[in-house]
Amino acid sequence: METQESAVAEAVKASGESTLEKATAKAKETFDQMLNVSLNIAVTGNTGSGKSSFVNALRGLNEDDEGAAPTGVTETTLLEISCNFTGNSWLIVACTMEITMYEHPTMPNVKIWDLPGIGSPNFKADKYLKYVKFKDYDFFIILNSERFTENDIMLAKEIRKQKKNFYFVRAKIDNDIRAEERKKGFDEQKVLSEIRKDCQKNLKEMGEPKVFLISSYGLEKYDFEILQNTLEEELPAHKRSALLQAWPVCSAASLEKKIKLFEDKIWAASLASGVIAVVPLPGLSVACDTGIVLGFLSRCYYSFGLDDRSLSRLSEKVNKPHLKHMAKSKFVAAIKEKAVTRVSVSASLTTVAAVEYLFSLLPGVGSAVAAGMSFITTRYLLREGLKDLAETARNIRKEAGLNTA
Ligand SMILES: Nc1nc2c(ncn2[C@@H]2O[C@H](COP(=O)(O)OP(=O)(O)OP(=O)(O)O)[C@@H](O)[C@H]2O)c(=O)[nH]1
Ligand SMILES: [Mg+2]
Repeated sequence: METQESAVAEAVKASGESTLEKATAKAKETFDQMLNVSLNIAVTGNTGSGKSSFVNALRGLNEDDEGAAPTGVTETTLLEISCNFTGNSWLIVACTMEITMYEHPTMPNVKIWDLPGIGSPNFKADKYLKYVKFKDYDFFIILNSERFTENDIMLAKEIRKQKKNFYFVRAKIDNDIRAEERKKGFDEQKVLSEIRKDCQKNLKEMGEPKVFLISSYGLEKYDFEILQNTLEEELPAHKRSALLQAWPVCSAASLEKKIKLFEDKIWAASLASGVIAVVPLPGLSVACDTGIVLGFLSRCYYSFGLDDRSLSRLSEKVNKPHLKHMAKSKFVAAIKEKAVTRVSVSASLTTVAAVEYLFSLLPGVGSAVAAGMSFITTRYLLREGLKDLAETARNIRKEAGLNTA
């Protein structure tokens, strides 16, 4: 039978460190980073290209949800009026700009910035980037619902000059498909390939970069998943974890990646929760940082899309109302009740009670306070909790008729 010592030794090995002390420090750092590392995504493009709708889709919100970015006709504020003397007349350039920051609804460390496009070609790309504080963003999404313009190219060149990454996204593909569907001999792949070629031709001077075709109303279709994979490949490892947690579940593979991400972090959460005392300490609040246990499982819950809002959105989309009530496993029910929306690492009295409750769900463990917490039981709780949430998420996708792994 596995002993406390051998379980701890396994976690130390997973940390890649040589001592328990170093492994615990690394675990705390890894866990803190997993929950709190910042990720700033800038979305820019012409007026009406679909930026706000894309921002909402990334945040898993419908346009009429509370806190969603307003879409359709919106007002903008006046940034500056500059006057240039051009030959024999004054040219007045008015630039309207509103930068809006939207936090991810359950991950405040992930922020999506809705930026207006350059607008007038007289507003230079370098000035634009300075104004929007380009250094604050991890990467830029340059969105267009038609052909990419000179402004888009100018901006991309300047972003490249500033050594930041950008991605060209051609939005509202569902509109194009719908328009073509009516024609005789319609072939979806052919239409997509033509749009892609047309965009790339348009961007020839950028070296024909990848163009991602998406619909904000159907993230599981077209290139949204390819965009996710590309971003993951190009982001540094710690930022990748934030992206993966926040990115909406758009396929069976994307759900499996999320599950794996959390599985790979169990060693860190178990060590960081501070329950490595060989002789279990009496009293949960002393022996365990309950915020870590609850924080970990809450993150899984939201990241897998098991919260009410995500399920309601999914059930509306596939027109299966019963999906809303499918997240009923014992862990989902417990976390739904106890989860903190804005996951923080700090422990509180209420989370002590919550974790105590979660422990009572484990067969053979019973009350954590009565049994005394140990590294093994904490790791067991995290593993069982994750397994339960993952299985529920898989079943819901299956029931929704979406592809399975
Ligand atoms: N069919 C379809 N319509 C979309 C999509 N994305 C946006 N729209 C529609 O396009 C219109 C403009 O979308 P917004 O998201 O407001 O565009 P925006 O770029 O934020 O516009 P401004 O803030 O005015 O610059 C709205 O009526 C949206 O409903 C999409 O993927 N598919
Ligand atoms: Mg907008």
